[in-house]
Amino acid sequence: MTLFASAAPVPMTEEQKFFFDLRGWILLPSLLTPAEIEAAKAEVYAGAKQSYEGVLQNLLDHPAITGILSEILSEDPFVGDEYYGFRCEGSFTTVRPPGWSKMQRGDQGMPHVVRPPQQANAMRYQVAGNKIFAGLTRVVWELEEVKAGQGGTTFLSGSHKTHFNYGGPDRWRPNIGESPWENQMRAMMDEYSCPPGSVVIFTESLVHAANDWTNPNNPRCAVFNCYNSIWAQWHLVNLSHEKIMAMPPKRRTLFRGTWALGGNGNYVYAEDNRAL
Ligand SMILES: O=C(O)CCC(=O)C(=O)O
Ligand SMILES: [Fe+2]
Repeated sequence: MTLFASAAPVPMTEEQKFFFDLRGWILLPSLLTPAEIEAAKAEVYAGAKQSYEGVLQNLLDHPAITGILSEILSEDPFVGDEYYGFRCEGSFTTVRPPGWSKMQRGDQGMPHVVRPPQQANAMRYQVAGNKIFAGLTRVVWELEEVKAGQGGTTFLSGSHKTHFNYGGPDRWRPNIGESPWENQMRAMMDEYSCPPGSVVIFTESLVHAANDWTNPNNPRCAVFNCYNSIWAQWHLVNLSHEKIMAMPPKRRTLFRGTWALGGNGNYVYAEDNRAL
């Protein structure tokens, strides 16, 4: 059985660019076949904590997302057939049975961002020269059905471009806690419904939150993968050379070092060219 397409990257469409820029997130429904969903779910339910191994590693560079990630995290001269123009710098899985409470999370479901708005930094969302650069970008694979209002990730659409801070006491705080408008912001957060095998892509500059899983019919079973520019890094990756070498060569380049100039350029993964 062949699991997961390894076709050429699917280019980001004008429609996807428009809505990603407008809202800060897009939903790509039903990317995986039923067999692919079952295989991926089986590994997560068996305890896989990340998507670096097994069939789950095919999610890292599924062709339905690599075209989009090249568009929003790279530039044409840095995108090639043998290497990716962006990096993967984090992965975790989550299983949330019916009744799972967001209070189990360290942030207790507080709507948050990578950095607060309107402050220049390497992780921020920007558009210049008719081109999106999405800083830190999250790709969420939903392996079970998600019903709006029953526990998917929620988003304050447009907040990735806001020019003013959230009104709280600390302009550096990367969440909306203690804002006088906290309840209003929570009330207007957007939800999605999707079948299993769908993907949500969002910029971490967008206010977003984890929620109680109240869907009685199935758990949430999701894989959260995080991507960045080959010139910038937010997370420690903590992935061993051995695990990376078990991947196909092009996939390994997702884990190469974070730099651009020198030698013959930064195109090839090696043990001494590994993001730490
Ligand atoms: O668990 C969730 O629904 C939200 C996860 C989250 O905050 C993130 O991916 O950055
Ligand atoms: Fe988050």
